[in-house]
Amino acid sequence: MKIEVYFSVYHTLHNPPFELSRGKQQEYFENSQRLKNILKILEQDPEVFEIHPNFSTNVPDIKEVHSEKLLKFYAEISKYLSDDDYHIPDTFAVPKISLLPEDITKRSGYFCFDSATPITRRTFSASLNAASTVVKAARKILTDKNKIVYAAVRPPGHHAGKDYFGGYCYLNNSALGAHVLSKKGRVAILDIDYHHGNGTQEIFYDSDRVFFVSLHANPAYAFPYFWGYPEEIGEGPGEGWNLNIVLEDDADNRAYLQKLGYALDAISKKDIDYLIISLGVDTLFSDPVGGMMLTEHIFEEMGREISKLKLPTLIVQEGGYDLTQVGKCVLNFLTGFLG
Ligand code: Q9C
Ligand code: ZN
Repeated sequence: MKIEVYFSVYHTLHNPPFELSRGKQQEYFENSQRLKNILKILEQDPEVFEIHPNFSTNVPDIKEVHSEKLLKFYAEISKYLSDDDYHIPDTFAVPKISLLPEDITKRSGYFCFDSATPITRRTFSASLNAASTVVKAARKILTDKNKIVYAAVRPPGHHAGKDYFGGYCYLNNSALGAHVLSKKGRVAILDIDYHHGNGTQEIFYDSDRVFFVSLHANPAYAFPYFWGYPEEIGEGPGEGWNLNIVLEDDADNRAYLQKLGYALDAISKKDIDYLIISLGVDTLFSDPVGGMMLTEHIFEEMGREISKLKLPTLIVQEGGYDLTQVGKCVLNFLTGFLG
Protein backbone atom coordinates (compact mmCIF):
# COMPACT_ATOMS: atom_id res chain seq x y z
CA MET A 1 0.00 0.00 0.00
CA LYS A 2 0.99 3.58 -0.65
CA ILE A 3 0.84 6.59 1.60
CA GLU A 4 -0.13 9.86 0.00
CA VAL A 5 1.90 12.76 1.31
CA TYR A 6 0.70 16.33 0.92
CA PHE A 7 3.16 19.03 1.82
CA SER A 8 2.94 22.78 2.31
CA VAL A 9 5.51 24.19 -0.10
CA TYR A 10 5.31 27.72 1.30
CA HIS A 11 6.40 26.66 4.79
CA THR A 12 9.83 28.24 4.19
CA LEU A 13 8.15 31.67 4.14
CA HIS A 14 7.73 31.38 7.89
CA ASN A 15 11.24 31.75 9.19
CA PRO A 16 11.50 33.99 12.27
CA PRO A 17 15.07 34.90 13.30
CA PHE A 18 14.69 33.66 16.91
CA GLU A 19 12.28 32.93 19.72
CA LEU A 20 12.05 34.02 23.33
CA SER A 21 11.90 31.00 25.61
CA ARG A 22 12.34 31.07 29.37
CA GLY A 23 13.06 34.76 28.99
CA LYS A 24 16.04 34.14 26.70
CA GLN A 25 16.67 34.69 23.03
CA GLN A 26 17.05 31.27 21.39
CA GLU A 27 17.31 29.78 17.93
CA TYR A 28 13.87 29.22 16.40
CA PHE A 29 13.33 25.51 16.97
CA GLU A 30 10.28 25.27 14.72
CA ASN A 31 12.36 25.94 11.60
CA SER A 32 12.09 24.90 7.96
CA GLN A 33 14.89 22.32 8.29
CA ARG A 34 12.42 20.13 10.16
CA LEU A 35 10.13 19.65 7.20
CA LYS A 36 13.04 19.44 4.76
CA ASN A 37 14.48 16.60 6.81
CA ILE A 38 11.15 14.75 6.79
CA LEU A 39 10.62 15.14 3.05
CA LYS A 40 14.17 14.16 2.21
CA ILE A 41 13.69 10.83 3.94
CA LEU A 42 10.24 10.12 2.47
CA GLU A 43 11.45 10.98 -1.04
CA GLN A 44 13.89 8.09 -0.82
CA ASP A 45 11.04 5.59 -1.09
CA PRO A 46 8.80 6.63 -4.00
CA GLU A 47 7.30 3.11 -4.06
CA VAL A 48 5.59 3.86 -0.76
CA PHE A 49 5.33 7.64 -0.55
CA GLU A 50 3.48 9.51 -3.25
CA ILE A 51 4.38 13.12 -2.64
CA HIS A 52 2.08 15.97 -3.71
CA PRO A 53 3.16 19.58 -3.19
CA ASN A 54 0.33 21.96 -2.26
CA PHE A 55 0.64 25.54 -3.50
CA SER A 56 -2.80 26.68 -2.42
CA THR A 57 -3.60 28.99 0.49
CA ASN A 58 -7.33 28.55 0.13
CA VAL A 59 -9.04 27.30 3.30
CA PRO A 60 -12.82 27.12 2.87
CA ASP A 61 -14.72 27.10 6.19
CA ILE A 62 -11.78 28.65 8.04
CA LYS A 63 -14.26 30.95 9.82
CA GLU A 64 -16.03 27.97 11.31
CA VAL A 65 -12.88 27.13 13.24
CA HIS A 66 -11.18 30.52 13.82
CA SER A 67 -12.66 33.87 14.82
CA GLU A 68 -12.95 36.66 12.30
CA LYS A 69 -11.01 39.02 14.52
CA LEU A 70 -8.04 36.66 14.74
CA LEU A 71 -7.96 36.30 10.94
CA LYS A 72 -8.28 40.06 10.50
CA PHE A 73 -5.40 40.56 12.93
CA TYR A 74 -3.19 38.17 10.90
CA ALA A 75 -4.07 39.94 7.66
CA GLU A 76 -3.33 43.40 9.10
CA ILE A 77 -0.07 42.55 10.82
CA SER A 78 1.16 40.81 7.66
CA LYS A 79 0.65 44.08 5.78
CA TYR A 80 2.26 46.12 8.52
CA LEU A 81 5.52 44.13 8.70
CA SER A 82 8.28 44.64 6.17
CA ASP A 83 10.25 41.76 4.68
CA ASP A 84 12.81 40.92 7.34
CA ASP A 85 10.88 42.30 10.24
CA TYR A 86 9.40 40.13 13.00
CA HIS A 87 6.92 40.76 15.76
CA ILE A 88 6.74 39.28 19.26
CA PRO A 89 4.03 40.54 21.62
CA ASP A 90 5.21 41.96 24.92
CA THR A 91 1.97 42.62 26.74
CA PHE A 92 -0.67 39.94 27.09
CA ALA A 93 -4.38 40.37 27.73
CA VAL A 94 -5.82 38.36 30.57
CA PRO A 95 -8.87 36.44 29.34
CA LYS A 96 -11.40 38.76 30.98
CA ILE A 97 -10.29 41.76 28.93
CA SER A 98 -12.30 42.18 25.77
CA LEU A 99 -11.01 45.47 24.44
CA LEU A 100 -9.01 45.32 21.25
CA PRO A 101 -6.25 47.95 20.76
CA GLU A 102 -6.46 49.96 17.52
CA ASP A 103 -2.68 49.88 17.03
CA ILE A 104 -1.76 46.70 15.16
CA THR A 105 1.61 46.44 16.95
CA LYS A 106 -0.17 46.42 20.32
CA ARG A 107 -2.92 44.02 19.39
CA SER A 108 -0.95 40.73 19.31
CA GLY A 109 -1.02 40.29 23.08
CA TYR A 110 -4.77 39.94 22.86
CA PHE A 111 -4.45 36.75 20.79
CA CYS A 112 -1.08 35.31 21.73
CA PHE A 113 -0.38 33.31 24.89
CA ASP A 114 3.39 32.90 24.80
CA SER A 115 6.56 34.65 23.64
CA ALA A 116 7.88 31.86 21.40
CA THR A 117 5.53 32.46 18.47
CA PRO A 118 6.82 35.40 16.40
CA ILE A 119 4.95 36.78 13.42
CA THR A 120 6.69 37.76 10.21
CA ARG A 121 5.33 39.25 7.01
CA ARG A 122 4.76 35.80 5.48
CA THR A 123 3.69 33.88 8.59
CA PHE A 124 -0.01 34.09 7.75
CA SER A 125 0.59 32.97 4.15
CA ALA A 126 2.65 30.01 5.32
CA SER A 127 -0.01 29.11 7.89
CA LEU A 128 -2.81 29.30 5.33
CA ASN A 129 -0.77 27.09 3.03
CA ALA A 130 -0.33 24.51 5.84
CA ALA A 131 -4.04 24.61 6.72
CA SER A 132 -5.01 24.35 3.07
CA THR A 133 -2.74 21.30 2.71
CA VAL A 134 -4.47 19.55 5.60
CA VAL A 135 -7.94 20.35 4.24
CA LYS A 136 -6.90 18.92 0.87
CA ALA A 137 -5.58 15.80 2.59
CA ALA A 138 -8.83 15.46 4.58
CA ARG A 139 -10.87 15.64 1.37
CA LYS A 140 -8.75 12.82 -0.01
CA ILE A 141 -9.76 10.65 2.93
CA LEU A 142 -13.42 11.33 2.12
CA THR A 143 -13.11 10.24 -1.49
CA ASP A 144 -11.05 7.16 -0.72
CA LYS A 145 -11.55 5.69 2.73
CA ASN A 146 -8.81 3.11 2.27
CA LYS A 147 -6.25 5.83 1.95
CA ILE A 148 -3.69 6.77 4.53
CA VAL A 149 -2.78 10.37 4.00
CA TYR A 150 0.06 12.22 5.69
CA ALA A 151 0.09 16.03 5.75
CA ALA A 152 3.69 17.19 6.01
CA VAL A 153 3.11 20.73 7.16
CA ARG A 154 4.48 23.59 9.20
CA PRO A 155 3.88 25.77 11.06
CA PRO A 156 2.15 23.23 13.32
CA GLY A 157 -1.35 23.85 14.66
CA HIS A 158 -2.47 22.10 17.83
CA HIS A 159 -1.80 25.00 20.24
CA ALA A 160 -3.88 27.47 18.19
CA GLY A 161 -7.43 27.98 19.46
CA LYS A 162 -10.46 29.57 17.90
CA ASP A 163 -9.33 33.01 18.96
CA TYR A 164 -5.69 32.66 19.97
CA PHE A 165 -2.23 31.50 18.95
CA GLY A 166 0.95 30.31 20.63
CA GLY A 167 3.36 27.38 20.93
CA TYR A 168 4.63 27.88 17.33
CA CYS A 169 1.03 27.52 16.07
CA TYR A 170 -1.15 30.11 14.26
CA LEU A 171 -3.95 28.14 12.61
CA ASN A 172 -5.15 24.78 13.90
CA ASN A 173 -4.44 22.46 10.98
CA SER A 174 -5.80 19.27 12.60
CA ALA A 175 -8.97 21.03 13.73
CA LEU A 176 -9.57 22.34 10.22
CA GLY A 177 -9.15 18.80 8.89
CA ALA A 178 -11.47 17.45 11.59
CA HIS A 179 -14.04 20.07 10.72
CA VAL A 180 -14.12 18.79 7.12
CA LEU A 181 -14.37 15.14 8.17
CA SER A 182 -16.95 15.78 10.93
CA LYS A 183 -19.52 16.78 8.33
CA LYS A 184 -19.48 13.19 7.07
CA GLY A 185 -19.05 11.26 10.27
CA ARG A 186 -17.68 11.12 13.78
CA VAL A 187 -14.02 11.97 14.16
CA ALA A 188 -11.40 11.10 16.76
CA ILE A 189 -8.27 13.22 17.01
CA LEU A 190 -5.43 11.38 18.68
CA ASP A 191 -2.76 13.89 19.68
CA ILE A 192 0.58 12.25 20.43
CA ASP A 193 2.75 15.37 20.43
CA TYR A 194 4.82 15.81 23.61
CA HIS A 195 2.75 18.90 24.46
CA HIS A 196 -0.96 19.04 25.21
CA GLY A 197 -3.02 20.14 22.19
CA ASN A 198 -4.86 22.88 24.05
CA GLY A 199 -6.11 24.64 20.90
CA THR A 200 -7.70 21.51 19.45
CA GLN A 201 -9.22 20.73 22.84
CA GLU A 202 -10.77 24.19 23.04
CA ILE A 203 -12.18 24.12 19.50
CA PHE A 204 -14.12 20.88 20.05
CA TYR A 205 -14.69 21.13 23.82
CA ASP A 206 -18.49 21.21 23.57
CA SER A 207 -18.77 18.89 20.56
CA ASP A 208 -19.82 15.25 20.43
CA ARG A 209 -18.81 15.06 16.76
CA VAL A 210 -15.10 15.15 17.50
CA PHE A 211 -13.48 13.07 20.24
CA PHE A 212 -10.21 14.68 21.31
CA VAL A 213 -7.71 12.34 22.96
CA SER A 214 -4.30 13.67 23.95
CA LEU A 215 -1.24 11.96 25.41
CA HIS A 216 1.23 14.49 26.73
CA ALA A 217 3.69 15.53 29.40
CA ASN A 218 2.31 16.68 32.74
CA PRO A 219 1.25 20.33 32.37
CA ALA A 220 2.29 20.90 35.97
CA TYR A 221 5.78 21.41 34.49
CA ALA A 222 5.39 21.12 30.71
CA PHE A 223 4.13 23.70 28.22
CA PRO A 224 1.27 24.79 27.82
CA TYR A 225 0.92 24.65 31.66
CA PHE A 226 -2.68 25.89 31.85
CA TRP A 227 -4.35 23.02 30.01
CA GLY A 228 -4.12 19.27 29.69
CA TYR A 229 -5.34 17.89 33.00
CA PRO A 230 -7.45 14.70 33.18
CA GLU A 231 -10.26 16.71 34.81
CA GLU A 232 -10.86 18.44 31.47
CA ILE A 233 -13.49 16.09 30.02
CA GLY A 234 -15.52 18.37 27.74
CA GLU A 235 -18.73 20.24 28.41
CA GLY A 236 -22.38 20.28 27.36
CA PRO A 237 -22.93 17.77 24.56
CA GLY A 238 -19.13 17.37 24.48
CA GLU A 239 -18.94 15.99 28.02
CA GLY A 240 -17.06 12.70 27.81
CA TRP A 241 -15.63 13.70 24.41
CA ASN A 242 -12.31 15.04 25.69
CA LEU A 243 -9.69 12.77 27.18
CA ASN A 244 -6.36 13.92 28.58
CA ILE A 245 -3.80 11.28 29.44
CA VAL A 246 -0.78 12.58 31.31
CA LEU A 247 2.72 11.13 31.21
CA GLU A 248 5.84 12.15 33.08
CA ASP A 249 9.14 13.21 31.53
CA ASP A 250 10.74 9.93 32.58
CA ALA A 251 8.24 7.97 30.45
CA ASP A 252 10.02 5.28 28.44
CA ASN A 253 8.79 3.22 25.49
CA ARG A 254 6.94 0.80 27.75
CA ALA A 255 5.14 3.43 29.82
CA TYR A 256 4.19 5.27 26.67
CA LEU A 257 2.78 2.21 24.88
CA GLN A 258 0.74 1.34 27.93
CA LYS A 259 -0.94 4.75 28.00
CA LEU A 260 -1.36 4.70 24.24
CA GLY A 261 -3.27 1.46 24.82
CA TYR A 262 -5.75 3.31 27.09
CA ALA A 263 -6.21 5.98 24.44
CA LEU A 264 -6.87 3.44 21.68
CA ASP A 265 -9.30 1.58 23.93
CA ALA A 266 -11.25 4.75 24.56
CA ILE A 267 -11.42 5.51 20.83
CA SER A 268 -12.55 1.98 19.96
CA LYS A 269 -15.41 2.26 22.48
CA LYS A 270 -16.93 5.16 20.57
CA ASP A 271 -18.54 4.97 17.19
CA ILE A 272 -15.81 6.70 15.18
CA ASP A 273 -15.70 7.01 11.38
CA TYR A 274 -12.47 8.95 10.82
CA LEU A 275 -9.20 9.28 12.68
CA ILE A 276 -6.82 12.23 12.70
CA ILE A 277 -3.43 11.83 14.29
CA SER A 278 -1.69 14.96 15.51
CA LEU A 279 1.76 13.50 15.08
CA GLY A 280 4.40 15.17 17.19
CA VAL A 281 7.69 13.33 17.50
CA ASP A 282 9.02 15.67 20.19
CA THR A 283 8.60 12.80 22.69
CA LEU A 284 11.99 11.53 21.46
CA PHE A 285 14.63 11.46 24.22
CA SER A 286 16.92 13.82 22.33
CA ASP A 287 14.32 16.45 21.46
CA PRO A 288 15.54 19.94 22.43
CA VAL A 289 12.02 21.31 23.14
CA GLY A 290 10.06 18.34 24.46
CA GLY A 291 11.59 15.02 25.29
CA MET A 292 10.46 12.05 27.28
CA MET A 293 12.65 8.95 27.09
CA LEU A 294 11.31 7.46 23.87
CA THR A 295 13.67 5.97 21.29
CA GLU A 296 13.17 6.26 17.53
CA HIS A 297 12.04 2.63 17.10
CA ILE A 298 9.00 3.11 19.28
CA PHE A 299 7.34 5.25 16.63
CA GLU A 300 7.01 2.21 14.40
CA GLU A 301 5.30 0.33 17.22
CA MET A 302 3.01 3.30 17.83
CA GLY A 303 2.00 3.40 14.18
CA ARG A 304 1.32 -0.33 14.18
CA GLU A 305 -0.85 -0.14 17.32
CA ILE A 306 -2.88 2.80 16.06
CA SER A 307 -3.42 1.19 12.64
CA LYS A 308 -5.28 -1.63 14.40
CA LEU A 309 -8.23 0.74 14.81
CA LYS A 310 -8.69 0.18 11.06
CA LEU A 311 -10.06 3.66 10.48
CA PRO A 312 -9.57 5.97 7.51
CA THR A 313 -6.69 8.03 8.84
CA LEU A 314 -5.25 11.46 8.27
CA ILE A 315 -1.86 12.03 9.87
CA VAL A 316 -0.94 15.67 10.49
CA GLN A 317 2.56 16.82 11.43
CA GLU A 318 2.86 18.78 14.68
CA GLY A 319 6.11 19.05 16.69
CA GLY A 320 9.48 17.28 16.58
CA TYR A 321 12.64 19.37 16.82
CA ASP A 322 15.64 17.07 16.76
CA LEU A 323 16.72 18.02 13.26
CA THR A 324 18.79 14.89 12.72
CA GLN A 325 16.05 12.49 13.89
CA VAL A 326 12.69 14.04 13.00
CA GLY A 327 12.54 12.46 9.52
CA LYS A 328 13.50 9.03 10.81
CA CYS A 329 10.86 9.16 13.56
CA VAL A 330 8.15 10.13 11.07
CA LEU A 331 9.29 7.44 8.63
CA ASN A 332 9.20 4.83 11.40
CA PHE A 333 5.70 5.90 12.40
CA LEU A 334 4.38 5.73 8.85
CA THR A 335 6.14 2.40 8.21
CA GLY A 336 4.57 0.97 11.35
CA PHE A 337 1.21 2.22 10.24
CA LEU A 338 1.51 0.30 6.98
CA GLY A 339 2.25 -2.86 8.98
N1 Q9C B 1 11.06 25.65 26.91
C1 Q9C B 1 4.72 22.22 19.44
O1 Q9C B 1 5.37 21.21 19.69
N2 Q9C B 1 8.08 26.67 24.15
N3 Q9C B 1 4.85 23.34 20.13
C2 Q9C B 1 8.23 26.02 25.39
C3 Q9C B 1 9.75 26.08 27.36
C4 Q9C B 1 6.92 26.35 23.36
C5 Q9C B 1 5.80 23.45 21.20
C6 Q9C B 1 9.06 26.89 26.30
C7 Q9C B 1 6.87 24.94 22.86
C8 Q9C B 1 5.77 24.78 21.85
C9 Q9C B 1 3.77 22.21 18.29
ZN1 ZN C 1 5.05 19.64 20.87
